[in-house]
Amino acid sequence: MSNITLIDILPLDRELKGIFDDIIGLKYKAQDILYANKGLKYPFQRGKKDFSRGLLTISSFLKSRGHNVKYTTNKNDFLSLINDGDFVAVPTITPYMNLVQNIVKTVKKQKDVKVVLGGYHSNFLPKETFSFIPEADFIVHGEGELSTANLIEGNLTFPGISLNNNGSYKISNKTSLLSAEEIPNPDYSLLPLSLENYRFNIQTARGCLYRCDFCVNGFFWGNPRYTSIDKVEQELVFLSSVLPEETFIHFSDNIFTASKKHALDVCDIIINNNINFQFSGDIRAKFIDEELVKKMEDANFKRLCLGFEDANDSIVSKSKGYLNLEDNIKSAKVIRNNSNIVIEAYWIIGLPGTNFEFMLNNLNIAEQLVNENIVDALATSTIFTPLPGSPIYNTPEKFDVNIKNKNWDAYIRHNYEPIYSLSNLNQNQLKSYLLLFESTLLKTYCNKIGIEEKDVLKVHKNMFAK
Ligand code: B12
Ligand code: SF4
Repeated sequence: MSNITLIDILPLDRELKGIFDDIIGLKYKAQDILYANKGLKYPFQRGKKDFSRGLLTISSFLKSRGHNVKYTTNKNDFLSLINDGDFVAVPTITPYMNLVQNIVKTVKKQKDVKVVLGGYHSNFLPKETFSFIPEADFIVHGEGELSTANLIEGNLTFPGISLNNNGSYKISNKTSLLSAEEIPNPDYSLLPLSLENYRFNIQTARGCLYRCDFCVNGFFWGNPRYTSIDKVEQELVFLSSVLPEETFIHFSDNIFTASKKHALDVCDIIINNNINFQFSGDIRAKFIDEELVKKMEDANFKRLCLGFEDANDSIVSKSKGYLNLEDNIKSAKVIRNNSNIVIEAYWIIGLPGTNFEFMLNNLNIAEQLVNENIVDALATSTIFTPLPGSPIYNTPEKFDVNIKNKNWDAYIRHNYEPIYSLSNLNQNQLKSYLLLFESTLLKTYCNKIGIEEKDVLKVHKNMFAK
């Protein structure tokens, strides 16, 4: 039996004060009006705390093998929980790598422990991560449960474990996957506050059908494995016994409806157990039909987000987005015509292949989609960020991308400073376009919702002054 302390990395409130606060403030105001009109009570559980679902599922698995697990966060006094001889596990999310480096140094200075890193960043950049954080002893690749258990049980040759022996690295190029039936539910007992203080993202499948060049999910997880419907039921029933009615819960499956049968089954357990939450989910064009929409509305889905990414088909297909505008519009109409569910579009600004003409077309179409009520709003319109592990990060030259900044702090999603240029668009031009896109869409959205012009203009003025 081993002792392991998991240090969760909570999002930092940092650098994006100013421009970001103004825009977000207005977006929230507009969203609140839109959602209130559609009966959505507590969108996004704003102000609630986040946690890593992955650390909690690892905990369930380790406890089932008899290990002792403790949980803390970067915002707590983590040193007081850790004892010499323990294992300490820290997730690596790209934009927080500087923070992870500090945490590991602090731990190692004070305690004689073995540090295990895991998650996306260290999975894709193991050597770079060991040289960036030389104090780290191990990296667990891919899905964490099996490899972490074997690691702390001393089975260091188990697939998915990379080792750092005083600067000499043994890198694993494998991962270890649980079968769908073995995927555990999260160990909610680890969370220190009562559960209504947290924001919930539930996952009922691991993996993705696609391998988009701008994304890491498909490469990290492989093809979808669907959590057994009994486990999904156990989790939802448990949560409904401890959370207030109408709590807003997002299903963070990559494509919630990728398996129609699984999606219908999840809706059925919600309906049959009288689970009274408000749900949201991410879907993909074509993976929706009348039957699904009606069932999802019956299960109290209030919001669905469709991955549009860009309105120009040639750009999306260049990034292997497997999408086209027409299919997205058709899917949005299926939702609109069969339900009162809020429809939002995911949008990525500045994907490789874009140019001035495409950018203006993109903006016009996004505005039109909102004005014509095909979608209610854009869920996010963020600047493209080439994340480690994605083909665009691995071979940027193939995509005409020039990555300019390797300071991980800059890889935060809501960044107004692009970290790359294209041969026909420099960083300043990309930034100007992002601001133009954001401001135009915000104005369109606010006008539609009835927010006064002067409030929108004030935000615009501040945006461009900065
Ligand atoms: C829900 C979600 C959120 C939620 C909850 C965050 C959380 N930490 O769980 C919220 C909204 C808070 C969030 C915020 C952010 N997110 Co997010 N999020 C997701 C999403 C959609 C699902 C995550 C999830 O629940 N997975 C299910 C669990 C079971 O998997 P897991 O957490 O990955 O953990 C498993 C393995 O990764 C591994 N593992 C993970 N950590 C560790 C640690 C150790 C020590 C070990 C051994 C193993 C291990 O083992 C776990 C069990 O198998 C993913 C995309 C996706 N589909 O995976 C993006 C994703 C993880 N998010 C991402 C990003 C970038 C962010 C933000 C930085 C956003 C931003 N502002 O830029 C913040 C960072 C917050 C944070 N500290 O984590 C990226 C990460 C990419 C990267 N290279 O780091 C992803 C992959 C999205 C993407 N495609 O770009 N996110
Ligand atoms: S963008 Fe969506 S569909 Fe494409 S690989 Fe990522 S999660 Fe899958």
